[in-house]
Amino acid sequence: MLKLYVHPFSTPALTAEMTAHAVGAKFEKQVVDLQAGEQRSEAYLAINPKGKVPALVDGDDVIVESLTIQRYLARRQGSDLLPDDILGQAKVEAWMDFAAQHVRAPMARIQFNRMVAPMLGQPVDENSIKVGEHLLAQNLPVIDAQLAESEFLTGNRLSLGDITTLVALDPAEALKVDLSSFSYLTRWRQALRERDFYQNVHTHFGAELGL
Ligand SMILES: N[C@@H](CCC(=O)N[C@@H](CS)C(=O)NCC(=O)O)C(=O)O
Repeated sequence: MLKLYVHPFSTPALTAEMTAHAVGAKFEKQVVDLQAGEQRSEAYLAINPKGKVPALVDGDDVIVESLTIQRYLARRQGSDLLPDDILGQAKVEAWMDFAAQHVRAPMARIQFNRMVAPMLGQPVDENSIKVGEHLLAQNLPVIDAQLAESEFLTGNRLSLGDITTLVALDPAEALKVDLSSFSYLTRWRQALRERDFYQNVHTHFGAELGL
């Protein structure tokens, strides 16, 4: 059986985990205690020398990088969340890349400074939060505009791009990032968060750790 190494505060890991549910993969979930530094243990580095979650073990092979794991799982399970044709794939993958680079990365600035730094007793960089908020203000309208045109990011069917984007924004409430001005995005988020692939992981970001 597949084994997926995750942590509930990691949006890359949550992306892999929700994708695994969405494509109907059977897997065993293993939480890596990032707060205790387990990702740097000899045992975990033997699985993923990069020392990061997520990592997916399939038999003797290990697949890392959340977007790669998404594509691997969709292809392995024969899921239509990644289309067969190369143009369809490019359209889906463009949203995956956009979510990772232009939504997840600014969210990570805010998450580090509003959540992780206080937990670790490290200084909070208010300027980094401002940069994150500025980038989100630039990039979220693009998503909202697309969702005004179509039910999902690439049309009338859910795709991997929706999952990457949904999870990139998952910590919004916990981080006090206000998405309410993006009405199409808000409606799309509400609908997707009711789906089994989301509810099988958690009811909301941080629920696993009592947030
Ligand atoms: N590009 C990677 C990023 C993975 C990543 O940064 N994971 C973080 C948690 S969000 C991690 O494991 N950090 C532990 C560390 O760097 O010590 C992916 O998409 O999978």
